[in-house]
Amino acid sequence: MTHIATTKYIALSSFLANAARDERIPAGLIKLIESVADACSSIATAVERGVFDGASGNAHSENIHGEAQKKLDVVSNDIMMGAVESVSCLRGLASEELESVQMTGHEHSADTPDYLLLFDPLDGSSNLEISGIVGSIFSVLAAPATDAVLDESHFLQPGVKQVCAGYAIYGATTMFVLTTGYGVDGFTFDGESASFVLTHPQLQIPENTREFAINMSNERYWEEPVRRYVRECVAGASGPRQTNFNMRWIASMVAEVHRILMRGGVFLYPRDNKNPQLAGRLRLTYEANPMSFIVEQAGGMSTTGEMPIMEVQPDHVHQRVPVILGSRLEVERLLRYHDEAAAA
Ligand code: AFP
Repeated sequence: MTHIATTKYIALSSFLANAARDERIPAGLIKLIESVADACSSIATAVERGVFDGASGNAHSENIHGEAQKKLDVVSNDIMMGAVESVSCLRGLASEELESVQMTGHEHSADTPDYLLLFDPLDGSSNLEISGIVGSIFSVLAAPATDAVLDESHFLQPGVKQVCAGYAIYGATTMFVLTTGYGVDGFTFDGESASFVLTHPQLQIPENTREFAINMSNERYWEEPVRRYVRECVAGASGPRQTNFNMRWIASMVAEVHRILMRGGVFLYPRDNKNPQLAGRLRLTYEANPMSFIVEQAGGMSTTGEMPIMEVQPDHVHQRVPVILGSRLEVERLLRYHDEAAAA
């Protein structure tokens, strides 16, 4: 077996130090990003070892959304919290697995900016029992520069305010994908050096695609603009698009977004009338916002169908939102179909 020397790749720690020197990220953020990346490599190990460590299967508990928690959801949440709690610039955190936001107890320092971390520690966990792809998603917001006690209201910032976002994917390889608003960079975990190294610099999503991802079993619940879009894709070369499309569905947003970053595509979890009281399935603050930041930084686009996802003002930290994101020309087409339906 031939090994390619990983020394030719820049390590995440050096990448962050360079970015801070070039003022592409505040120096204070480095420790937080490194701690999140450390947590992700530990979560990758926990996922891999789940069956041996007695961590596979259900936790026999539910999260705030009423969804059955897997043991690894709980383990991953504990790993992430344990890794970041001591980071002095972190004032508070919110997680899919925690009912309420939690404060770290760190006081505001006049010298460095403070941050809030929002995360889904293990996205796509229904894939665990089939050894399918799972991941972690995170978003960083600036905390107000105040000595006052913070609460949930400080987390309720639209996605355009994010200072950093990323995800880790636990698949054939473990990758850490990051944006601080200067494009999107992908790092692969190198087991030999036990570190993430830059393998996919400045990722760009092709503006065109012939691949879409949607849970087709929900078709009867969709609104007409989404039905029209998918109908036209499925009609292929003999339909109005005059070209054949391909469809993928992995049931893990991390895996779908990663595929789109690598080769283009469009991902939809749109508004539907399955549960009319819910705006959508995916969570705004720790799923849709960070993924939208990444997709837009890579040249793609994201929308609810009515407005840019990152302009939605959150009402609460676990809020849901309709999601359409990916290759720019397809998202623009979907927006046009929504506009035409609204004008009819
Ligand atoms: P789980 O983490 O509960 O498996 O949910 C994953 C997810 O939130 C998102 O990552 C997928 O895109 C979506 O749900 C899959 O939903 P379906 O169950 O409708 O396929």
